[in-house]
Amino acid sequence: MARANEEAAAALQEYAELFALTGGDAFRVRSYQKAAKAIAGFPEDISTVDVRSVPGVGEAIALKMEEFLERGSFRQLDALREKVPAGVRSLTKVPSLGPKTAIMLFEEFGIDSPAALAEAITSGRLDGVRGLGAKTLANLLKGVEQLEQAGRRVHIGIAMALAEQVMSSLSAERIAYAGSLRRMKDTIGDIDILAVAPDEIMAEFRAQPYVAEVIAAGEKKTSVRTTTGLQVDLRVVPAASWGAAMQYFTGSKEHNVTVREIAVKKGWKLSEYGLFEGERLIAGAEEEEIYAALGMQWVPPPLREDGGEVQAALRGELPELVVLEDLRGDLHTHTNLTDGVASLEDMVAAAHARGYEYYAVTDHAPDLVMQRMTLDKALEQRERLAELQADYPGMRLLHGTELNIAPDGSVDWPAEVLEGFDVCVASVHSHFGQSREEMTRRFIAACENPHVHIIGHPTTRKIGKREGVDADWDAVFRAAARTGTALEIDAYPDRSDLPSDLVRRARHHGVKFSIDSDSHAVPHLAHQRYGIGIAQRAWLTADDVINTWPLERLLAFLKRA
Ligand code: DGT
Ligand code: CA
Ligand code: CA
Ligand code: ZN
Repeated sequence: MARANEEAAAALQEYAELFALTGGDAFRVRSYQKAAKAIAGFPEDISTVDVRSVPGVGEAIALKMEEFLERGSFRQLDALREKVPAGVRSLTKVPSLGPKTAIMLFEEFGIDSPAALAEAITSGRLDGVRGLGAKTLANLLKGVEQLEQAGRRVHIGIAMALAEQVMSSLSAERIAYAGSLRRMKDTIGDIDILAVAPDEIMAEFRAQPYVAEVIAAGEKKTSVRTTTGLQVDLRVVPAASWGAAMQYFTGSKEHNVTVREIAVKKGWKLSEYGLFEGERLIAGAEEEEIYAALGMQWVPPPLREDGGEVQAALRGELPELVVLEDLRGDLHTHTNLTDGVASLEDMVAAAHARGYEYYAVTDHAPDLVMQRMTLDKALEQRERLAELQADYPGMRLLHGTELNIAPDGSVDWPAEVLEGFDVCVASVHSHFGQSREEMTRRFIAACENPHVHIIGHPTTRKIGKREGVDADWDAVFRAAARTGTALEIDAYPDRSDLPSDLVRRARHHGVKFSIDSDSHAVPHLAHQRYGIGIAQRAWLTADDVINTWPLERLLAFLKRA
């Protein structure tokens, strides 16, 4: 994605936040946010085209963006930045802390940062303040902790983009990422890159524009802090040790400990340089050779968490994991009819370009009031989709919707309306704070609805922003298995929801899954790779994932055959 688009979108998003903070009109706030998303998701670099060609960008926003492209800010943004103290702005980054409270805390208590807020709460200085009960204060404290946590780890989408940028910026004989990123964890602490390369690569690395600070510069290893805040470690390794180094630095530590014990039992030694018998190198250049020499199958990195994979690999019983190429379609995507930024035509064309055999459009349903959906709009979309079908003989277009699961487990439309949809995804979008019992009942009721095919982004967490809801997941999984309701693996990287540990648990109950991009723009369709990462970490095979199935089998599952 173009850097200019991202920066311009971030500025407009900041403007929307400041505008909201100063009591600006909610619909204008939304139009700014929507335009910011459209710019971020626009396939062309907006500094090279007329920004007015981005959907949702009218004249007023276009002028702001043009000024931004010229000088890195715009007049209205400067004015609001001046008006709203930085302290208030930093406070609103705390999850669940609204603008009114932020202003009050700043003006009456001089609290000007999340750290100052945490101090004020723990010292009891805010006890008894109107509107801030004990439960609210506890929540705010948790919010500050989450914010700090978020500063330390990032979601995989951010880390993957940076790792790919780093790798393409350097010249090397071999170069790859290892660590938690190669294991496809949903959050990444730092990026570990290995290279077989001449010594000059270190100087080349330090000189890159994405480097903000060099933390350590050695001959074999250089660590930098990048402009995104994320640390990158680059290690140069000998070609003969490439496989051993990849094995060592991919981890996890726990997996490595268990593998090393097997080497020790054979009287050998495994290090980042190779597998050795005394001084003799048994294997080192390729990872596969090392695992083979130890008498085990090569273990796919997402499984390397010491969760039984070593024992299974020794027995030759590793599962045949689902891979990206297995996906025949996407069952949860949006268009600009609701909060997506691309047209129905563009989304369908992009899905076709990915080689999909089927594709569902699932715009939001009316209970998500801000999206202003109506039955008429949905039916009109269904007609347009049916017309488009003629242009895509090889790809079945499915008309779906993303329903809202109400606090009592009911959904937006009555049965006779739901029957008209090919795919119903049902998701929780409100009332996140229900008790465990209420939330569990809510999900079970949604599963029991015969028209609900898939529970969307089940925990509703947003990495670094919102924790998942509390529910008795085993009870929910049992209900999903019993009713034939699939659970979604939402591949959008800040969601990554269900997380892999819950997916693995759900699988034991016999649950099926749908790996969906939850796209709101054309480039998001490619997020499916992260969903595959989650599925692999959970040991899923293609048979566990309904959107790897041939069309006929999928339609039977959806009861549309
Ligand atoms: P992260 O960065 O927190 O997301 O997680 P990782 O797994 O990337 O951890 P990191 O960056 O500290 O180290 C990368 C890999 O290198 C790790 O998974 C295993 C290996 N490794 C690093 N230090 C040690 C160590 O002291 N002992 C062992 N056995 N392995 C290590
Ligand atoms: Ca790492
Ligand atoms: Ca590291
Ligand atoms: Zn949703």
